[in-house]
Amino acid sequence: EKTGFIFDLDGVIVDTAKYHYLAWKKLANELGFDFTEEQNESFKGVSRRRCLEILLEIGGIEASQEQFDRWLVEKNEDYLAYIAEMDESEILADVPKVLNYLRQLDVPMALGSASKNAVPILEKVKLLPYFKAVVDGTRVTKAKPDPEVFLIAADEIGVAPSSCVVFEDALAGIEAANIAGMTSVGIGSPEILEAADHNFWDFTAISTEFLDNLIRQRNN
Ligand code: G16
Ligand code: MG
Repeated sequence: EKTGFIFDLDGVIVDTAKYHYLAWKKLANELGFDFTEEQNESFKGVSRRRCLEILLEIGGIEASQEQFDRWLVEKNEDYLAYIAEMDESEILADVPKVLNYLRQLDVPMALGSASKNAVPILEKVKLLPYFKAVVDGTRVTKAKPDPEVFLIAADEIGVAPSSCVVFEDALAGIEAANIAGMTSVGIGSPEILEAADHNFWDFTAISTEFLDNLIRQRNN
């Protein structure tokens, strides 16, 4: 059985988590309250709609359906303004090294993201051709920690879930990978991501030996 690799987008391949944060913070400030980076942790890997629900809970704000939808659009427009300026320089350190290494080994790769903006972002940073499948927020009905996004990705690259490795920066994403029976690799704080099978602060700490071992282990 061959091994497949599934990558989250925001916070793993590109540092768009900071743009999501800035856009949510701006909305919170407009509504008269603050929104901290610590609070933003629970927004990682979570759908836009769910993020706004949590934000309004934090601010103690009730909204009509129309107002809620207007704020969703406003946040996304602010976010898209940041995205419009993106280029390859915003790919996180050593991500191309890992993607190129795996591609050269002919390992199938998929993207598994909650974002509805995943394809335009991958196009902007010129990484779209690396992925055999892109499963994003336009295609899933159940949000992480539900494993749906990763299970569809595994299916589309033709690899059994138990032979897939997932790279994730969000606790909800690590949980989704674990529920799917995949090997989970946390990217970021080991305290936040303690449920992960492996943990690295970023891709600069990931060696080709580590990747080789994952491929070998999953092949047994
Ligand atoms: C990302 C982010 C989340 C964001 C979600 C939806 O997920 O981590 O913070 O709320 O996508 O993004 P959008 O508003 O672009 O549809 P992931 O799974 O790529 O980390
Ligand atoms: Mg993420």
